[in-house]
Amino acid sequence: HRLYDIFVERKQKGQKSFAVLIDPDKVNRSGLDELVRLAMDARVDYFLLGGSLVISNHLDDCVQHIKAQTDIPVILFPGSPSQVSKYADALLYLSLISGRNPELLIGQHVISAPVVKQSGLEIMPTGYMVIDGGAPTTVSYISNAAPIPADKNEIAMCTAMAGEMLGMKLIYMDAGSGARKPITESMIEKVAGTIEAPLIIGGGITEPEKAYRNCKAGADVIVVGNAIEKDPLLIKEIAAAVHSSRVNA
Ligand code: 1GP
Repeated sequence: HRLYDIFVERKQKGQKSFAVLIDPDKVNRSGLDELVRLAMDARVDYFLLGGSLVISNHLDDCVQHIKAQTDIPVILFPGSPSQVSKYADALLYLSLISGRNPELLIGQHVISAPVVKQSGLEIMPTGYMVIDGGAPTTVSYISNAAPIPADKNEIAMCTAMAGEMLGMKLIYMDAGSGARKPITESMIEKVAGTIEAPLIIGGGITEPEKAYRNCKAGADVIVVGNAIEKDPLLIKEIAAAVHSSRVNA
């Protein structure tokens, strides 16, 4: 029943998942209602909630509003230690293993540990890897850490391997929100081939075909934010592409 078990089970079955990323700052109530409705129709697997900058203060409201309408699990994707809501189902406990900024590797975790623990949320230790998306993204700027160059598949592979051996249960490779260039399939393939942990891929994915190819290359979960903010109807197409890419394990 734990969400992580579902991640693992789906991976074992070769079943691919689609997560819609919602930035609480960018949606109002009616927009949120529409997203939830579209996501339910499209059988979206998860909502990810968060962003590098959460300016407003309504994370709790946003989570509760979603939870009141749907069983789709809500997973926090915090850009900072303050983005914790006990109303969510789980939290990606991110350590920025692609960077060399100690604050994002362990510092902020120490500061927020009591709050995170008290939240009672299911904690998912996640090796977070930012890959160069072709132009500076918010995450690359805010993290004050160099992203992995887009063509350095070996660096990505070794980083993911190290993260997994350190005990991280998920690997999330992110080209950054609104990335000009999403992560290449060859990098996904290389990383997926060397780890057992479920692999989450996001950043700059705007087309169902790219989501499909990423899944075929080894992604287990596809995350899309920006493109859906621009065109919510994409939810259906991307969900269909991701779900049709099931690999027979
Ligand atoms: C960003 O991976 C997510 O952290 C999603 O990126 O907004 O570009 O879809 P997009």
